[in-house]
Amino acid sequence: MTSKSRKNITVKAFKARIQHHLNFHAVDLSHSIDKKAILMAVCSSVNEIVFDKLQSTNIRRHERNSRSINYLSLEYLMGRMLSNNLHNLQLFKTAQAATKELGFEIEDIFEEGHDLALGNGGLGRLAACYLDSLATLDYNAMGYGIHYEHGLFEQQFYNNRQIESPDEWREYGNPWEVCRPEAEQEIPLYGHVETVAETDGTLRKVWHPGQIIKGVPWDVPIVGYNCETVNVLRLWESRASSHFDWEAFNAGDYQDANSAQTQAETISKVLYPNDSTAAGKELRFIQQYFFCACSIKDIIRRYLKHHDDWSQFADKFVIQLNDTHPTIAILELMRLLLDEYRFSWDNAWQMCKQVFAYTNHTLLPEALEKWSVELFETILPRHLEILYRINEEFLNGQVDKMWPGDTAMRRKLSLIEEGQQKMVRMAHLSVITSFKVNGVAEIHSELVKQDLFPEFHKLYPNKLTNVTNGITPRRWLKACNPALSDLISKKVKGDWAKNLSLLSTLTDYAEDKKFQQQFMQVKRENKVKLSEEIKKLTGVSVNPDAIFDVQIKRLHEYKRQHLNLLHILALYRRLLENPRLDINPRVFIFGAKAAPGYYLAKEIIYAINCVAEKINNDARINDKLKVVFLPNYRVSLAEKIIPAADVSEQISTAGKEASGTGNMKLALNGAVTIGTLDGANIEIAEEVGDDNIFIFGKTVDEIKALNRQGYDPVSIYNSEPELKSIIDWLDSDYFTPGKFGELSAITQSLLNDGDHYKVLADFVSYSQAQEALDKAYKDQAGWAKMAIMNTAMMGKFTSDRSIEDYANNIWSLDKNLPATQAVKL
Ligand code: T68
Repeated sequence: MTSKSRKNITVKAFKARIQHHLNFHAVDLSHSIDKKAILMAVCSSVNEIVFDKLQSTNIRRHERNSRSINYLSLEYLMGRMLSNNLHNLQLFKTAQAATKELGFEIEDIFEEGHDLALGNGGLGRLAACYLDSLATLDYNAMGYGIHYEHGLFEQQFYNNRQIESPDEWREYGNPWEVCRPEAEQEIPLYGHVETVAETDGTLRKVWHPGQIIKGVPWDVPIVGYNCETVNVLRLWESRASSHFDWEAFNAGDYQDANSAQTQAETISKVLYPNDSTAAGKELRFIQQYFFCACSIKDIIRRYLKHHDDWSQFADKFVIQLNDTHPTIAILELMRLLLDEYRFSWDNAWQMCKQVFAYTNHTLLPEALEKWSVELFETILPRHLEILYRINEEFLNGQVDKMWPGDTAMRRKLSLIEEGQQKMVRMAHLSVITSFKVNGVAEIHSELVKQDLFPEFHKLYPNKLTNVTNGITPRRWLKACNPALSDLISKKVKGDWAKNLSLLSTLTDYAEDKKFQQQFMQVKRENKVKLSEEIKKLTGVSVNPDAIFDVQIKRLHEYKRQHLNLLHILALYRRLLENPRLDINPRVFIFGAKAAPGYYLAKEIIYAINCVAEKINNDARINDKLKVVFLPNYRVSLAEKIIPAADVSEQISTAGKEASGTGNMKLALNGAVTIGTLDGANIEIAEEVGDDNIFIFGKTVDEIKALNRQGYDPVSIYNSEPELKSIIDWLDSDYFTPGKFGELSAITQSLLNDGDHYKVLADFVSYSQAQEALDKAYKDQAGWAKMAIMNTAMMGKFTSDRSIEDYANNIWSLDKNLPATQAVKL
C-alpha cells in the first residue's frame, strides 16, 4: 500500500477493519463490546498498516545498503503505543471517528492499553524518544534490549508508604510485538578456556561453556512520524536451550526437570529497579551479557547475510552504547572476531575501535559500573582474558607513552581497580574502545571532560563530546496535548511536529492578548482534566485556578524533592501565621517512584504523603495549599500531568543532574521552570531568556567551593530562623500524631549526615525564587507571555535535533574512518 492510499483510508474502511478483527478474535458482537476487545481490534487494524510499511522499509534498506545505527540499551521506556502510532501514521482522526461510530471515545480505548515500562526513568525514556526520531528521520536504525517479563514495578501507597507490586504488562498479550524465531541466538555462559595448538604451531583459545541459553527475539515496530519508515526494536527473551529434562521428569523429579528452564528464564524475568546505583548483582551481569551477546551475534548475522568478507563491517555498522550497561558488547565482539572468525588481535581491536560509541548519563560515583574480576572469571572466563590483554596493551602503550613510568597513573586508568576485591571498570573500557564518548548536556559533557575523565580527555583530545538530549514532540506535545497542538497549528505554518524550530513563530504572539487568552484557556482546560484525574487517584479535590506546580521524576536525594517539601512547609507555616497572606493558591503535584531498596527516598515519599494529608485537611488555610502525590508515576501518567503544569520544578544540586528531559517536556507544554543551573536547565534558560525562567541556587563552581571549604549545614540551620523552625516541625509529631521522630530520617540526613546534596545551602535562594514566581503569576498577562515563550523556544530540544547531532558528529561515515581506511584483512 502506498502512503497515498493509506492516507485515503476512510473512516468506513477503518471501521470495517476493526470489525473484521473483532470477528477474528471471536468477540461476541451480540453484547456490548468490551473495551479490551476493541483495543486489541484497533491495534490489529493499525498493525496491518505498520507491518506493511515495515516490509517496504526493509526492502528499501536492502537496496540502499546504508550504514546501520544499532542502539544498545538495557532500558526502553516506551509507554503506551496506540495513540502515538495513530498520530505518526496520520490516522488519529480516522480512528477516532471509526471508534466513535462503534460507540467508543478513543481516549477511553487508550486507557485500556498498558504502558511498556521496560525502563526506570530518563535513560530509558531517552532511548524511546531516540527510536521515534531515528524512524522519523529515516535512519537505518535498530534498537536492541531485553524483553523483560516484568517491567518497572507498580507503585501504590499504603499508610502513606510506597508498596511495590510486579508489572504485568503482557498479562493479556502485547499487540505491538512479533516473535522472530528465525533470528534466535544461543548464548554461552560459565565453563573454562582451553589453549589448543594448531597444526601450524599457533595457539588458539577455546571456550568450553558450562551452559547455553537461548535468546528469542521479539520485534516491536517503531513507526516514524508522517513518513514511510518503520524501524524495529528487537527485545531478547531468555529461554533454556534444551527445553525439558525428560529423564528427570520420568524419574519423578518434576522440579529438576524444570530447573534449567526456570534458571534460564530468570535472566529476562525482571528489570532492575535502580535508576542511579550500580546493582552489583550476578543476575544483572548475566542480563547485560545475554542481551549484548544476542545483539552482537544478530548484527554479525545481518552483516554476513549481505557480505562475503569483513572489509565493510565498520562502514556498515555503528553501535551506540547507552551508558556502560552494554559495555560487555565490546568484549563479545572481540571474542567472536578472534575465536570464531579468526581475526588477528590487531585487526579485531581496530574493528572494535571503529564501531563503538558510548553515551555517559551520570557523574554520580555510585552509578559508575564495576564488576568483580571473580564474577568475570566464573561467568565469562574468555572475556576476562581478552580484557586483560586490552588493559596490558593500553597501559604499556598509550598510558606509558603519555606518562612514562608513572605507576600512580597506570593504577588510576587501569581497566582493573586494585583493592580487596579486584574490579573491572566498565566506563574505562567504554572510553578507551569507543571512537566517541558523549555527555548529554553542555555542562555535563564539560564535567565529564574536567572531573570524570580528565586523563582520558588528555589522551584522546577529540573523543569526548556533547550531544544535548532531546524529546520527541510527537508524544510530548502532539499526542499528549491535542488542544495546545490545535492552537499552535492555527498560528504556525508547516509541520512543526517534524520541524520544532517553527514554534518560534509563536514569539510574535507572546504579547497578543487574544492569543494569550487562548493559550491560558487551553492550559485551564488541561488543568480541569487533571483535577478530575487527581480526584480519581487520590480523592483530593483541587482548584484548577490554583498554580499547578509539578515535580515528576524518579525519587532521589540529588533531585531534592525534600527541598520542595521544605518550601511547602514554609508556605504552610506562613499561612498558619497569617491566614490572609496574599499568595496564589497552589497545588503541589508529585510523581515519583523510589528504588525499593533506597531507604531515604522511601522516607521522603512517606514524609510528603504525611505532610500532604495534614495540609489537605487543614481548613485554616482556606484551600490555599494542596499537596498531592500521584501514585504509580509512569509515561502515561506524565502525559496527563505535563499539559496541565504551570510550574516545572527542576531543582537538583548543580552538577548532579546530567541533563534532565522532563524539564524539556514541561517547558514545551508551557510550564515555567524554577530550577538550578544544572544539566539542560542551563540550555533551556539560554533559549527562553532569563525573563522567562526562575533560576536559583548555587552554581557548580560554588558547590565545589563549598565542598573545599568544608560545608556546614548546621550553621545554616542555626542562622536561618524559618528554616530551623520548619526542620524542627518536621522532627516533631505534628505530621504523624503520636509518633515522634517518624520523619526524622530526612532531618538527620540534612543535619547529622552532612546534607550531601546541599539542600540547606540552597533553601533561602529557592524560597526567594518561589516568591518571585508567585508574584509573577499575579500578572496573568505577564505569566501567559512567559508560558508562550517557553513553548515557542523549545525547538532546540526536539530529539530530532539530538539524533541529527549524533548522525553528523558521531555516526557520520565522513568523520569516522572512511571505507578506504577500514581494517584490511
Ligand atoms: C538519566 N539517567 C540522568 N539512569 O539522570 C538524566 N542508571 O539527567 C538524563 O537526562 C537521562 O539519564 C537521559 O540522559 C538515568 O535515567 C538510569 O535510569 C539508570 C538505570 C540503571 C542504572 C543506572
